[in-house]
Amino acid sequence: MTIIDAAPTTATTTPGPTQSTYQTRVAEYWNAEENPVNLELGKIDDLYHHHYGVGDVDWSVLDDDPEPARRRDRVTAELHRLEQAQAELLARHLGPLSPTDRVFDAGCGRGGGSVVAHLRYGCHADGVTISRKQAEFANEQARKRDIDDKVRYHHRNMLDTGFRSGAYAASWNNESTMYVELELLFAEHARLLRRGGRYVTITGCYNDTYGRASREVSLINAHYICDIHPRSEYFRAMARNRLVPVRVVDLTAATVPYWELRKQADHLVTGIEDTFLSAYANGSFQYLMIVADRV
Ligand code: SAH
Ligand code: GPP
Ligand code: MG
Repeated sequence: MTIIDAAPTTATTTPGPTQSTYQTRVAEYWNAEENPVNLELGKIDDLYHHHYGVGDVDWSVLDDDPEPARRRDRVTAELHRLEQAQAELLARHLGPLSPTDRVFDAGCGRGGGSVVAHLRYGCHADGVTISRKQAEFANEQARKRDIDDKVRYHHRNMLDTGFRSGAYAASWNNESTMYVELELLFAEHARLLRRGGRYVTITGCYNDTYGRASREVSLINAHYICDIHPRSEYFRAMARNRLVPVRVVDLTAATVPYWELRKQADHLVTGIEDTFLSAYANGSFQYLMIVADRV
């Protein structure tokens, strides 16, 4: 395919002939997705996330309230606070970065993560999603914030972005690695990152010590149309692609309270909450952050 500049003026193009039938199904899922657990949280401050939360819950949000709507709003805001904390945890590990630096957000969803990185560092950001709807939504958000000169979203395949080699100081996958083959993914990050650049992922992986994928992991795969990788596969594929881990954090204990609260949010549940809690409790699944240097 044609290699285009790292900062294309048109934010949206098609992913090209490299898109598989599977990727078309994934795109259809995200084009149709309108879960209140994502839209109601995002509306609060126009930071739209498609990832889970970390940190301690303020359980007082569940206290009785004479006005049920007010209690619902408190729960919504608390879940959003925890998802925002997750985005900021990831963004902290991308730096230090300067306003002239460029970052790559692989599998960017409705765009919240790139906005968080831009607000923190003033850097340029290119987000890529296989969903045309998401790219359009995210670009509209950037326009409304008046940051569309620096933050751009592209309807592309993250395995084959067409962006310029070595143009990026940092890149990440926030809960988007389970949609792709890790060898191909890390080869693309290694190509895009400059030497000494930083790569971060927060992801759900299955635990090799459990054995193979558990029933719960398989249910999560079916729910989102994804394919959760074993923990070991991350390190194997990174080592083969010039990505050297500098920090690995098991975030499982930090994310369980988010799921406990979400399970009690009757106005937001999607039905997958108990499956996540069981997967974490039986040790078959882990929520992990890996920080790596591109050497
Ligand atoms: N990182 C975002 C969104 C995570 S949801 C956040 O933290 O909010 C998973 C995302 O991966 C979706 O936006 C989906 O469109 C994207 N995705 C899945 N496969 C992809 C591919 N091959 N190329 C680009 N994006 C992909
Ligand atoms: C988060 O998106 C979920 C994924 C990107 C897929 C699976 C992730 C794992 C860690 C296994 P979301 O915010 O759209 O999900 P939900 O609608 O359930 O909040
Ligand atoms: Mg969500």
